Amino acid sequence: MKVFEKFKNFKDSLKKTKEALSEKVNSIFSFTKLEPEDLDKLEEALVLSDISFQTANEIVLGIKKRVLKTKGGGNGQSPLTEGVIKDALKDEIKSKISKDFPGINVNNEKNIFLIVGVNGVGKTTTVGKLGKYYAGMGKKVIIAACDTFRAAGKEQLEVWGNRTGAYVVSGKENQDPASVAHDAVQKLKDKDFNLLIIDTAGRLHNKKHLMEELSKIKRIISKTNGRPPDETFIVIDASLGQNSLVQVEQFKELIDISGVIITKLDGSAKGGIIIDIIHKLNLPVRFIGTGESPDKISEFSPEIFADGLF
Ligand SMILES: Nc1nc2c(ncn2[C@@H]2O[C@H](COP(=O)(O)OP(=O)(O)OP(=O)(O)O)[C@@H](O)[C@H]2O)c(=O)[nH]1
Ligand SMILES: [Mg+2]
Repeated sequence: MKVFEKFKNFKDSLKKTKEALSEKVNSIFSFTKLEPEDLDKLEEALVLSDISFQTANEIVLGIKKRVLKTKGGGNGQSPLTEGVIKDALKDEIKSKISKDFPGINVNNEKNIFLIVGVNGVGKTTTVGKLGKYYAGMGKKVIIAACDTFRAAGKEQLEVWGNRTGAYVVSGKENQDPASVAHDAVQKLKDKDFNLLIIDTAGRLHNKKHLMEELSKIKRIISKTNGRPPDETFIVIDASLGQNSLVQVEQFKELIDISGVIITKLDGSAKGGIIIDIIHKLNLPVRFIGTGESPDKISEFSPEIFADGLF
């Protein structure tokens, strides 16, 4: 797959966050000098795009250092232009989110992704999109409807199967989702498939029986396949901002999460949350949902993200 297709629609999906940030940043600076109150306002603008206070403060301190260096460096007279400030912001943000994570674990002959998260964040849509994305890379994909909680969960995934050509494994309403996971893993092993993506029902971390159900699904996958899922992705909704950070922390306490997928970035000005996920929770952001249709998904790139913000 060509590099530009890997990051399709990513930059456009940052439009709302960018507008909100740029507008505020532009209105703060006179761009000839950097007053302490300008830095306070900058911190506020970052917090309003849903970066946490702590991270926003670190970014602002970093900018202060860089800008002082710029003023003192070279001929010592470099003017403080809008470009200097924005470049400093981009560099500071990049340094927070560029970590040495390994690549997505999808290069074995057969791989399994488990998709989890709270209600309505976009899990099923993401499963469908990922199916299409990896089918486009030549993989034979199964998607499994382990949301047996509602009849609609299965039907919705079957629609995605028809749309994307992925093979769908589903169970009956209220069937034990772990048994659906078992059947799907067996299908992956026995037939000519490369990637199994498992959808699960939305759940809140404080619903003990639902979290136990998730642990059971993981156990059954491990037992049937001889190893745990290669990736367990939590899906979060960008428009929920800092609340999503709490969701990730809570799920992380109960099951291993290997990466984060952020949906609805197209409709949200709260893209700043991405910085905290990576910087504070030390988890890779793997994909971005950039709209509702099947191809509106992009891999995540720290460079495109930071460059696209201003
Ligand atoms: N704009 C936009 N909408 C999205 C995106 N991803 C999902 N949606 C919408 O979000 C809504 C919920 O999506 P679902 O995929 O059903 O969410 P879910 O997490 O599976 O929901 P439950 O199974 O009920 O927990 C749908 O209307 C989707 O079209 C995205 O990246 N951008
Ligand atoms: Mg769903």
